[in-house]
Amino acid sequence: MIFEPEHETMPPERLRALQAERLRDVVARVRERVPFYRERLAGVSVESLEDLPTLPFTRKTDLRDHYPFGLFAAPMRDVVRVHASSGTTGKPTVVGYTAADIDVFARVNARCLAMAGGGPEMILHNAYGYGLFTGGLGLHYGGERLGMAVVPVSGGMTERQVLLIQDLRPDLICCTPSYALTLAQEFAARGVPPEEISLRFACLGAEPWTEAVRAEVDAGLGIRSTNIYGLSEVIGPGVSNECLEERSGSHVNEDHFYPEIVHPDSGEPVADEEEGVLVFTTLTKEALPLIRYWTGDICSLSSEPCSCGRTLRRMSLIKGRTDDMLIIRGVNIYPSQIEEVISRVPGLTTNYRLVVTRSGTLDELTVEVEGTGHDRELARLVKETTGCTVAVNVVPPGSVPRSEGGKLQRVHDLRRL
Ligand code: DLL
Repeated sequence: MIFEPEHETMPPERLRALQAERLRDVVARVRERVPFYRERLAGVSVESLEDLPTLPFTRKTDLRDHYPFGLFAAPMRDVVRVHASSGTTGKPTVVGYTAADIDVFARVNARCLAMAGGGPEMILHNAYGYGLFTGGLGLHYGGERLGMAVVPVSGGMTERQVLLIQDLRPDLICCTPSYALTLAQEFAARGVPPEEISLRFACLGAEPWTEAVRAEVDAGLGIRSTNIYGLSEVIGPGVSNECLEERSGSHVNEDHFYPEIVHPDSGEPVADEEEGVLVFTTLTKEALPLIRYWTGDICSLSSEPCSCGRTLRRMSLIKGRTDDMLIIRGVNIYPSQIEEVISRVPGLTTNYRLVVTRSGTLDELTVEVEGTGHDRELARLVKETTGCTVAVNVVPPGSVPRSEGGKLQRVHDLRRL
């Protein structure tokens, strides 16, 4: 089902016109209300979408420099919620919502759940963390808006999650892909076959994942999972989701969040289907509108028509972030590249972590992966695909730390200790 067909299937020309009108409004709003933008955007004229690439980027450091509320474009009496995401260094990034923002937050998440297969007659098991993290409350409000019965389990306590899934018999689960794997393994350990698990759909995101993990989760839980993407700065979850029909690229709710892909070094726009850094301009947010926010996430955009009927453009799975990219002796590697290679070696599993150490001045990367044999084959394939020499340590089942509900940290960087 399509939750808001009048927006999600709007003819592209009309959508562009709506976006241009909203862009002019948001630029006027930040100029009037946010000193940072008044200065940043002094003297530039924004009439159409074509003017967007001439504007400067907003970066996470700008939010940090104006911590906590300095970029807010609404007075505190209009702010009804704040969330925060943990920064890699020190202070969190604080984001705010007006009542109208919360309404958009609920609607875009209802759209995503519908894209994932959800509907009003269903039960939603929501295992994203509740609290400052946007995942729990974002999908909670989205589920309610769609008319689903939401079970607000939050993350962690796997035994209880399994019990609730068995007893309440939900249709759809929301959690990180790594936690979906943890749950699938827990069911398997208890001898519960996938056909006895009530779940049929899953909305998985908040961290990068691959088709290999999808295949494992889908088989283990007996579901069809889709990818949900979002970030706190832009709204939280609900920025984009794959449709169940194609599961090939996530439809961006671009009547609210305008996407661009730019070259990571030059910042220049790149062509459709080409990889680069994803940048968003929020078109309707009131409390924290952001102009050309540099997400750091690497992906591509596609305008190909989709069989589901939505006209919203699609973004590919996230390949990595400009800043979780590992540089090992000069070679750039994303964890997802190694995950893809692991999935091609028989006997190895997707339970792995990357341990980075330094001996003398040289960085060394060890792939620690559960499974049997085949360590030389993996090292050879990693070398072949990335050009980087790595050590491989095949370890017995259960030795690699599992997701306990939140985002899984795949990279264990001992150089920083
Ligand atoms: O992770 C919001 C969210 C919650 C998305 C629940 C989906 C589901 P942050 O904590 O601010 O917000 O982290 C945002 O997480 O810039 C990406 O690097 C990464 N990320 C989020 N979704 C995906 C995804 C939430 N589907 C950062 N694939 C983003 C890959 C993702 N990476």
